[in-house]
Amino acid sequence: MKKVAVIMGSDSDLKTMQGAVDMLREMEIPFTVRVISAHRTPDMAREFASTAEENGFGAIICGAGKAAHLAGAFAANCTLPVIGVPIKSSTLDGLDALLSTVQMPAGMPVATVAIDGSANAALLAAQMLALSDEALNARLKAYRARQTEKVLKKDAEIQAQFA
Ligand code: RP5
Repeated sequence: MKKVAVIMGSDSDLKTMQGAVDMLREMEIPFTVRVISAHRTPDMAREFASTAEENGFGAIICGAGKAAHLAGAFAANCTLPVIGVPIKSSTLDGLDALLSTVQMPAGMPVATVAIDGSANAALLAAQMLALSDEALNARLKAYRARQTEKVLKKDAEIQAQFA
């Protein structure tokens, strides 16, 4: 099974990126977690991205805050799908990271999720890998069914409360 790389620009991003790690665990997807910075360790970013495919990765999740160029730097150095998580780590409440991550030029896509939306990044990666993995596809469908059940339960509780 292909692995997913969870990359963050700083260890201070871990509290946000933990959501991706938890979701990958829930989906039983093998993963690697690394701190690699587009600005502070640019050579390492290039090396990881350019060898990711041959190292067995199927998707890369990049979380970064402030002038968040991490996802773009990875996208520039591989053709694997790169999912960007803009992180709220600045006085601009993550809007800086959102714009830095989402506004990629034509030809170099980064699939960008919501500010701090790391769990959705993991789910997107799971959906990509599930295209060629039936067991993972079944786990995704089961996850959706559990989610639906939770909402139906809450709806019933709210209805009872206001009956
Ligand atoms: C970004 O700057 C990182 O992704 C992090 O969100 C932010 C702050 O990094 P630290 O100064 O806490 O290492 O590059």
